[in-house]
Parts: sequence; C-alpha cells; structure tokens
Amino acid sequence: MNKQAEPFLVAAAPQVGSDRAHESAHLHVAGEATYIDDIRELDGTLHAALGLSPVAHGRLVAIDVARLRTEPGIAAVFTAADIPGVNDCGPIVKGDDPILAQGEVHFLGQPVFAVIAADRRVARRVAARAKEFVTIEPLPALLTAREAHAAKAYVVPPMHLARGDARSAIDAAPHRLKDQLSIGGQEQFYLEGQISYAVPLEDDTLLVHCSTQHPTEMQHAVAHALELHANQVQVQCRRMGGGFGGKESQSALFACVAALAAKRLGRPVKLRLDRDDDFMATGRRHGFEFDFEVGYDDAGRVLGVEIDLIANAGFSADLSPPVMTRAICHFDNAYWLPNVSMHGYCARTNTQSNTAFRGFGGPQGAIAIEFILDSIARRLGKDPLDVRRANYYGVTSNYVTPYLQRVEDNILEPLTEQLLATSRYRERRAEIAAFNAGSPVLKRGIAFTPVKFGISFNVNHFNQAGALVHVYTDGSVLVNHGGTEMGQGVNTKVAQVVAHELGIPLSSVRCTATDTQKVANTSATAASTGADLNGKAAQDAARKIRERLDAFAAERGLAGAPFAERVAAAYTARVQLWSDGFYATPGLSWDRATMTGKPFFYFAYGAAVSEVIVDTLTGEHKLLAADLLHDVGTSLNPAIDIGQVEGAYIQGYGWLTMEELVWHPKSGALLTHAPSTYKIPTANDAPSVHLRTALFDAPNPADTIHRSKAVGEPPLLLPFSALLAIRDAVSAVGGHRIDPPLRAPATPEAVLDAVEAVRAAAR
Ligand code: MTE
Ligand code: LUZ
Ligand code: MOS
Repeated sequence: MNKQAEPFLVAAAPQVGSDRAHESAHLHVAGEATYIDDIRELDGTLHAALGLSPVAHGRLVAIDVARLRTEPGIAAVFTAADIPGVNDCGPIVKGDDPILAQGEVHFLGQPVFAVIAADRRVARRVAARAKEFVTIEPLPALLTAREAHAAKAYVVPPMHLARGDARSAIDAAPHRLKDQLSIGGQEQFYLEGQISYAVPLEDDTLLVHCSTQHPTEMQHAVAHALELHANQVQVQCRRMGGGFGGKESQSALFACVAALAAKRLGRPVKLRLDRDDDFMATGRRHGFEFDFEVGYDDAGRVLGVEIDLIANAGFSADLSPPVMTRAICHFDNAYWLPNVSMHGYCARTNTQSNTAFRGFGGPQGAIAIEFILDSIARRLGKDPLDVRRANYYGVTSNYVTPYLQRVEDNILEPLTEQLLATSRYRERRAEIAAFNAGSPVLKRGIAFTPVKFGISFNVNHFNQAGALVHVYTDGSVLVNHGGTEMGQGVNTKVAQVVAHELGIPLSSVRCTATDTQKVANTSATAASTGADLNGKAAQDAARKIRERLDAFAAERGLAGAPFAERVAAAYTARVQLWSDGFYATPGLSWDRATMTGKPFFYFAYGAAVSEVIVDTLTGEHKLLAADLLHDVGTSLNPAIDIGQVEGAYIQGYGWLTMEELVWHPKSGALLTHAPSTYKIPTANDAPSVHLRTALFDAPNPADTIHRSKAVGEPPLLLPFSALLAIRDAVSAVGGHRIDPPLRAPATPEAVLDAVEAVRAAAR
C-alpha cells in the first residue's frame, strides 16, 4: 500500500471513470517489469531450441536422434516419440495439431524435434541445422487458400448462413456487381516473443511460467501431453509483452515442449523463441479471399448479396472455426442486409496454422462489405458516406442481423453525425477535389467508415470469469482474476473496480500474476471481454467483502471510520476479509448448426475519417489525418481506452497498408520472417497532420461493469477508412469513374497496380 495516501480522504475521488496510469507503467518505463525471460533463472536451468521442418509437406521418415545427441553441448533431444501423453496442443478440433511432428510434416517451419543444452546459443545453433538431421520424403503441397479451396481441402466443413433469397434479389436488382477481393494476413509481432519456462517441483508437479493469454488451456495442454492431472500443473503469467491473439492458443506448443523437457530431465527448462523461428513456427491473422455478387438499387441500397469467404487456415484447425464464425457474423458490419447468403471456407494449406489476431475474423468479414459499398457508391457517382448511411441498421425497423440477433443499441446515426461535424468531412472532400484538380501526380483521398462489433465469445461457455479478493488487516488489497495482462490494462481496470467497490484509493489495490492455482477454469483473455468479465467477477468478490464490512461497521458504530480501522476491527471480530467472485454473461444463445441466436451481449460502435495523399507514380502514400470517434460506453479509464483505440487504429492501418506476408511459391518458405522484410508501422507512419481521438459519450444500455464497453478489438476496424481513402485517391486518377481493384495490404506495388488498372480502363 502507498503509505502516503490517506485512504479515507482520497476515496472521495472516483476510482472508476477517471484517467489512471497503467498499473505497471512505472515498471515499463524503467525496464523493471518482469517478463518471463526476466525471471531469475534457477540453478541448473537448461535451454531448449526447436528443429523446424525444412519442407512444406512430406512424410517424416527419420530423425537422426543419435547424431543430434552427440553434438557438443547437447544435453538431450526430444521428439514426438518422447511425449508420454497426447501429442496434440490444438484448442478446439482435437488431434490435428501435433506438438512435435509425427509421421508427416505439414508446413515449412513446423517443429520436429527439440534439443536441450545448458547454453541457449548451442541449442539454437544445432536446431538451426535441422535439415541435416531429418529425412523427409516430399509430398505435394497446397500453398494458397485459392488452391486449397479448388481442391476442397478444408480444416473443418464449410459454414453457411443465409437470410432471405439473395439469388432472386440480385437477379431482380436494378444494378449488379460481381467481383473479388483479396485481404492479406498479419503477424501479431508481439514485442515479447513466445516463451515458456518450466520448473519441475516435488511429487510430479510442475510450475510453468508462460507468456500466454490462456493459462488454463496451457495447464490442460501440458497435463494431456505429460499424462498428468490438472492439479499437478500450475501455470502462471504476470504479464505479456503483447499477445494480440497470438498467445491465445499458440503458446501451448512452447509450454508443452518446455514442460516435457523439464519433466523428463528433472531440471528447469526454458524455451524462448528467436523472432525468425516465431514467424516460421506460429500462425497469425487469416488472409481472406472473397468472391461476391451484389444487387443494389439507385440509392445504393444492397438488395441482395452472395459471398464466399475463403480463409487461409493453414495446416490445422486451431481457432479457424470461431474465426470464420466471427467473420460471417461481421460481414454485415453496420448494415441491414435483407437478402444475404454467406459461405465460409477454412482452407487447409501447408503453411503455419492461422489463429486469433485482434478482431478475430471480424475485421476480415466487415472489410468485404465496406469494399462492396465503396464500389457501389463509385458506380452510382455518389459519396460512399451516403451509400453507407442508406444501408445502416435502423432503430425502429431493419434491425435484425443475418444471424437473427436484434440490434437494440444502435447509435450509428448520432455517432456518424458527431464525427462528420468534428472532422469537417464534407468540407474536406470539397477541398480535396479542388487539390486533385490541380495536381496530376499527387492525389489526395478521404474516406469515412463505421464499425459495429459484437462483444462476447461466440462459444457461449467461455463467457464466464472468476476473481479472488484479499483484504489484509492493514487495509491493503490484493486482487487476482482470470484475465491476463498483455498491456491492454485489464489489471488497472479491475483494480479500479475493486477500489471503487470498497471505497478506497486505487493505490491500496494491487493485482497479482494470473495463476491457475488461484482462479481455476478461466477463459482466454480474448474477444475483448477481459475487463467485462473479470471486472464483474472482481466486483462480485469485493461487494461480498464490503457487505460484510458494512454490516459489521453498522453494528459497531464504525461506519465513518477509515477503511484500515474497520478492517482491523473486523479481523479481530473474526469477519471473513477475503472472497471469491464469479460472473457469467446473461442471455446468450448460439446454435452452431443454423448459425443463429444471440451470440453477443451488446455491440460496440465507432467511426473514422482518414485522409491520405498518394504518389501515383511510385504508389507510395502518406497518412495525413485520422479522426476517430469510438464508443466505449461509460469508460472505466478514458486514458487507457484512448490508448487502445489509437493502438488498434495504427495496428489495423499496418495490416491494410504495409504488412505483407510472402511465401515462396514453390518451397512454401515464409520469406518475410523478420523485421527486415516484414514492416509494421512506426511512429513515422502515424498521421502527419493530425490524429484526433474522441470517445462517444453514452453509457452501455446493457448491464456491463459500470456501463462500460469492451475496447480491445473493435477499433481495429477504424482504419478501413485509411485503405478506402487510398482507393479514393487512386480513383481520382480516372476522375472517380472507375473502380480501382485495390488489394490489401495496399503496398506501393498494390497501389501502382490499381493506378495502372484505372489508367487502362480510362483510356
Ligand atoms: N493491447 C495491448 N497493449 N496488447 C495486446 O496484446 N491485445 C488485444 C487487445 N488490446 C492487446 C491489446 C486483443 S487481441 C484483445 S482480445 C484484447 O486486448 C484483450 O484484452 P481485454 O479483453 O482485456 O481488452
Ligand atoms: N470467439 C471469439 C472465440 O469471438 N473470440 C475469441 O477470441 C475466441 N476464442 C476461442 C473461441 N472462440
Ligand atoms: Mo484477441 S484476437 O480475442 O486475443
């Protein structure tokens, strides 16, 4: 507890709803925050490195373990044959995600064996020579989603969701458009790579320090692999240096390998991936290919739309099924689609298994409709903004989604109005047109795009959380909950909730590491639900303590006494000063077969206006300005929420404009496996004129924690406006009469291709 703070006086300030520094900010800036690799190594710690498959697909004939063992400095070698339990670390579909390759290799980069050494560099050097030690008979490989789709190779059966009669509506429509769209994948590029440190403890138990969004699933994966009970495996994570979805399921392989080695050798074993190996071995955001046909009227209203969504799932299912589900449930974005037919294909390719990444398929689904509306507007000679608004969900009618959930909290119109005014959208569009008229090479472009994002896991039972609150006799408070801290500030928000509930200053509350021995059976910190779920659970725990304390204080006439005094007195009177708490999101339903129900507790909204300038000779562009207006309900912590909104905007902007993944077309090697070739945005890529961010002022109508809304993922959809602003600038080359066929990422090459296509069509 901060001894300077006088709890009784400071408690008057609101603990929720105000700007608070991240609970670890002072440690982050001083380099004192402990990440897994900063934990002081125990005596006898060994280091693991993974030997990766040098081919994309093949029969694994042999691993020369004997020769690996004789390499200088190598203490042990493990292969699939050494795994006593199940050689599988997949989260949903069981049996398709080996920890170490067995029988076959499925992608170039797949872990085949682990070498263990006292010196990490020795282990890595030997592992890097993997191809000298493995014999693989190559098999034909499917390297792109389109190829796999043509071969009907899928990781799960196709998914279908239809409402109305899209075909007839398209056929009868005054206008029709049939086209394709290609949207690339994205590497999470967490600053702290995948890492696990496993420590064998007494009586066949293990402690695994793991950088993970999902300690409980790591516990299960390790237990299954090692044939242990869950109560023999403890998984702990104080914080991650970023997760972004990449550590929701895919931290498991590393936890399992470290745990296997630790168990077999009776020594602590650490597995920290080199950045290149992290790229080569783990998956990322799914790239999507779209084939669509749409029928629309003169106002640009979508009358019917058919779309195939083809995701590159990679070699295994991993989280692809719920990612595709979310993509299909976000194709509508902010729009009422009366007749719609969607077909989702999770294409099985011989590449890394793609996984969760901020937005979880939502961004991929929603960008397709935004691209379509943008095309419709250009074909009709209208401002895309007007076409968008003509299609918005209604408040008194046209409010049912294709999956039959009713949109009850629609704030699209007021939010749009506010942003149009603050961003001066219409005036700027006129200014840009005037600029472009006098500028043959440099073209400016602007776009407005809205966001509607459903909050809750689309797997119902994940929507639960637990917490544990301890009040010590000096009045200081310790909180533990099932959420994991990855920089997003869930601990800060949960601590604020507890401080508020107990009427004490935030400085009295501390959050501890997420630990499977404290709160059991937790869900992944994902789907943006961390603060929603764990905030409510912690509030429940704190409320129980407060009620006991209040009753006790009333009885003893201590109601006005400082917290620490009440607590000390309550302790001596044998009042329980700690409590558990639990929360389950009410009212959700989901029928997987029909893809209908109420998958979301509520929707989060937002909108953005982005402006760019494009050099039509080089294809380069500069992001000039972004005006963001985002809905977080009643913010628990506006400073943190604005950070989330801006971070998501820039991260999504990187995805759509510069982060390009290239696999070698023959070998299937990921060529962009390091920051030298894979470019994420830097400070220099932030809008050069202005980045204006505001939070829309309206409480969540749903009964969430203090009427706040989840913020982690929804703003990742805001930079659609940046991509479409580039498209707008390119279309200026052809006097806005031709629809530029722009793919994402809109790299200079992609922009030049689009410019060329527009020029050719305009001739
Ligand atoms: N913010 C930071 N700084 N680091 C992260 O790894 N992950 C994002 C988002 N914001 C992430 C982040 C993702 S993918 C999700 S699902 C949410 O945070 C998870 O945290 P929450 O549910 O507590 O918002
Ligand atoms: N659904 C979802 C999920 O919407 N988001 C997730 O992160 C997720 N993870 C696992 C399973 N379903
Ligand atoms: Mo976030 S993609 O749900 O981890």
